[in-house]
This record gives sequence, C-alpha cells and structure tokens, in this order.
Amino acid sequence: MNLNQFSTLLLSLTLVVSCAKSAKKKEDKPSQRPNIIFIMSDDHAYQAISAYSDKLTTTPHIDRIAKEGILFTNATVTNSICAPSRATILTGKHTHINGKIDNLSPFDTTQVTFPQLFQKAGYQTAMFGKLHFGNNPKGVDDLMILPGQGSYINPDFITKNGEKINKQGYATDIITDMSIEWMDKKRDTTKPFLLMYLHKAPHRAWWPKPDKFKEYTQKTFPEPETLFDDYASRGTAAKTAEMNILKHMLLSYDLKVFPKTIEELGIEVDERNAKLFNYSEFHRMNDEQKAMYMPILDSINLDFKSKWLTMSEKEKTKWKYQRYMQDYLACISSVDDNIGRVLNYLKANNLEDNTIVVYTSDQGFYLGEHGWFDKRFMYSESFKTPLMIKWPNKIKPGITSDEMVQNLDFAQTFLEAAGIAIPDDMQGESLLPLLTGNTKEWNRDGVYYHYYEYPGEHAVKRHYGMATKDFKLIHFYHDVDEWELYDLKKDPQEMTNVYNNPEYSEIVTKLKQELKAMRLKYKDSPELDQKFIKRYNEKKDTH
Ligand code: SGN
Ligand code: CA
Repeated sequence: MNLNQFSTLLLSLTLVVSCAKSAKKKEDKPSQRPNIIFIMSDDHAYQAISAYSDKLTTTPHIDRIAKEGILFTNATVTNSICAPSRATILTGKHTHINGKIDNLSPFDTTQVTFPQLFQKAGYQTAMFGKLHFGNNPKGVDDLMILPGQGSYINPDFITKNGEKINKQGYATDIITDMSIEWMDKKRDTTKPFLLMYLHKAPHRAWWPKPDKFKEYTQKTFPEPETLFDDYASRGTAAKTAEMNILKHMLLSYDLKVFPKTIEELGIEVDERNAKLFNYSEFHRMNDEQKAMYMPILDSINLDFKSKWLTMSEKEKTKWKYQRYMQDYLACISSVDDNIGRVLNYLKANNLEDNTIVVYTSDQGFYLGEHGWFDKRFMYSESFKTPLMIKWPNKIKPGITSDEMVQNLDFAQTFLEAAGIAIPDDMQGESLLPLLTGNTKEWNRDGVYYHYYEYPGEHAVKRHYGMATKDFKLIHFYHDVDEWELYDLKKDPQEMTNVYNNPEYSEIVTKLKQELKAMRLKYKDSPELDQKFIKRYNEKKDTH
C-alpha cells in the first residue's frame, strides 16, 4: 500500500468511524422538544407547601420546583373536586363542556385529551397513580392506575389491559418507584416523553407511613384564624355544608380512635364511622405492618380516653384539628420526599435541562379554615390550587406570578411548549407568556367557576361564580337563590359577604354583567344548569 492509498484508507476509516459516531450521537441526543413531568397530588392545600407559607410545614423538595422556576399565587380550578378537575386538565375544557361535572358519572372517553395529542405527535407517554375516571385513559403508552380512590397501604393497580394487580407497600412510594423505573428502563431515548405522575396522597382518610406517623403525632400545629367561623354573614350553603371538623370529621375513620375506645367511654359509636372504619386501610395491613402502627395508635387512643369527656366543644375542635393536621401533613411529607427522588433522578441522568416539571393538586383543601375539611366551595382554600413550574433556561428561577390562571390552561400550555397544534375548541389560554416573561401578551382579568355535585357527600350546594384579583361573586342557584360577594383586598379570609351592602351595589351590577358574559364565552347557561340537575335526579331514580 502506497502512502496515497494509505491516506485514502485512513480517510474512509475516519469517515466510517465519525459517521457511526454521529449516528450514535443522534440516537443519544435528547430531543429538542421538552419532556414534561406533570406531578399532581390529591387534595394538597397550598397552605401546606412551604413555598407558599411555612406556617404549617416544610416541603423542601416541592419548593425546589418553585425556587428553580415560577410559583403561581392565584392558580385556581374550574370545579373543585377530583375527577372534574382531572377532566378539565386533560381536555382543556370546563366540566359542563367535557361532561365530567361530578365524581359520579364515568369520563366520556370520546373526548380529546392532551396526552393523546402528545402521543400522536411522537411523544412517549405514561401515567402512574390516581386518575379516578372509572375507565382507563387513552393516549398513554404505559400506565398503572389506582382503582377509584385507591389505597395508601398495599394498593391495587389497574394495568393497561384492565387487569387488577396488588403491590405491597405504601402508595406514595410505589407510584414514585413506577415512575422512576419507567424513566429508567422503559424510556425510548429517541423520543421526548410526557409522564403523568399522580399521587393519591394526601386524600382522606389519611394514612401516613409509620415513621412519619410517629414523627408527626409528636407535633402541634398553629390553628387557622377562622377555625371557629360561625358563617354569620354567609348564606345557607356554608351553614348547611357537612364538612365541619367538630361535627363531621369521624373519630375512628378520620382520626384513628378505635370504636372500642369510644365505647369504653360510654359514648355510642356513630354508625357511619364504625362502618367506614371497618373498611379502612387499617384492615389492609398485614400483621407486620399493623405492629408498626399499633404503638402510635395506642398512644392516640390513650390520649383521647384521658381527655375527651372533660373537654368543651371548643377543646374538642382543637383536639380534632391537631389529629387531622398530624396525619394530613405526615402524608405530605412522604409526597415531598418522593418528589425529591424524582428531581434527583432527573439531575443524575442529565434530564434536568430539557424537562418541564409541574407541581399541582387536583384542587385545594380546607385545613381548618372556616372550621372545615374537604373542598368543593369557591372560597379561596378550595378554589385555589398550588401551581409551580420549572423549565431551565426558559423560566427564570424564583419568579412569582399573581395572575388568574386555571387548571383549564394546562393542556394548552403543554401543547404550546411542545410545539403541538392546539385544538380550536380548548377553552383555556397557554401560560407560556407568563412562563417566559412576555407578560404583556397575557390579558385575563377574571376566571369562571362552577360546582355541581349536590345532593352529595359534604352537602355543598351547586354554585357558579367569577373571581378577579379584587372580588369574588358567587351564585348559589339550586335549592336556594342566593348571592355572595367578597372584597378580597379588604377581606382576604372571606369572612364578610358584602353582596347586600349598598356601598358595593355598583360593583355587584358590573360583576354580574361580567359573569353573564363569561357564561356566554364558556358556553354555560341556565338551560345547561337545569339539564345537569335533571340528569342527576334521573340517575338517582334509577338506583
Ligand atoms: C370521598 C371522601 C370525601 C371526599 C370525596 C371526593 N369520603 O368520598 O370526603 O370529598 O371522596 O374526593 S371518604 O369517606 O370516602 O373518605 S375527591 O378528591 O375524590 O374528589
Ligand atoms: Ca381531590
């Protein structure tokens, strides 16, 4: 071989090697389209996230998302209850349009959801955890979902082909294991991914992991200022709702006082409480698990037994509130730890830069405000939901937005971020201008809300309304015909209904016009309200 031949050979060899290299490089190179991890918990109040306030607890890992991205302080839902919120998120439509107005009827799977559009556009898609639709989602390549509300302890899961499988352990950990394992083993590195990572926690009835249970039962938490709200200036709905900590929170099912402990004090055990407790998570545990919980349960029962009979109603409320917070916040602490695991995984696997991470809840929750637990009302604690988003190099770290954004906007935001066409009939707005600092392109003043599930658990009457940063107007239109108005700047705790105060008469007129226009814009109407009441009554008759 002469020198010329040798150099030609060398050149072609180099070419072959570099071609192979570039082919490999192409394969390994993450797609430029961003990955999305949508993390949603169930009933996680913003009051229990230290990025919002560390009065109650600290959530260092969830806070990392806010520190590295944007925190929304006025994020709200369109209908504050589980499955309707999820349907709004997936379809980008209000619940009166997507049909999932309450938790009762199954989701209409002919609806177009954003994961379907991601899948069509070449994304790899997966969903793990709670969906609560009564059917499996479309548009996800891999899934494992909890049946209905699911369980904390040794939960069952529904697989893609509809089989039920059981997993031993704690749901929050298991859902995280599934999500990380999917990213680690199942991911097609030639495609961007959309991962829906959906916690059951901190949904009622609250069962923490034993170590957290032990830790949190030692703690005492500050009470909300409105714990003893008497609903004086409000209408009928707040007065008749059944979610008061003193009156409606169940001693055994919710707070882990055994029915036999109650009986030992000579108190008759509430029938529903006893029944629910019999089916509770406690009875899903194996002996080894029970043994870890028992010493903590014993000390709760002892404490109850030594105090309950001598306590005033006020003291009972306070005792129940502490027990409630101990378990609720302990469940959140596990969520926080697990989110830390996911964020660490992204970092360790060079996925951080090109992955959008969202943290939210399906709605807010009352942590004793107005004496309540649960949600459903358009009052702040349940209307608002936590929302933070990080997207390195696109969203400036540590920024805050008080714009009126909603879960209605998520689908369009994700579609735009991924460069996928947004269907014309979606009803939200992409949040991209707010994420990337083009705030001038955002011009929404108010948002619309509509809650339906009545008659139903917790007895919250149907209502719709609108909110701006300054005011909230609510119409309870079923069973009663009552309006409420809150001046959010003067009265952020919403303790005084000023609807009938003459000083606000002009504002009432103006807001009523705006609400009417909003109902028109979102295609809601008195006819639809009546149709849904009728549908509900007919359904009830057939049962
Ligand atoms: C269950 C709870 C309610 C809760 C609904 C809806 N009761 O029925 O307290 O409001 O879920 O929650 S329980 O006795 O079963 O615990 S949602 O998050 O799914 O909408
Ligand atoms: Ca929920």
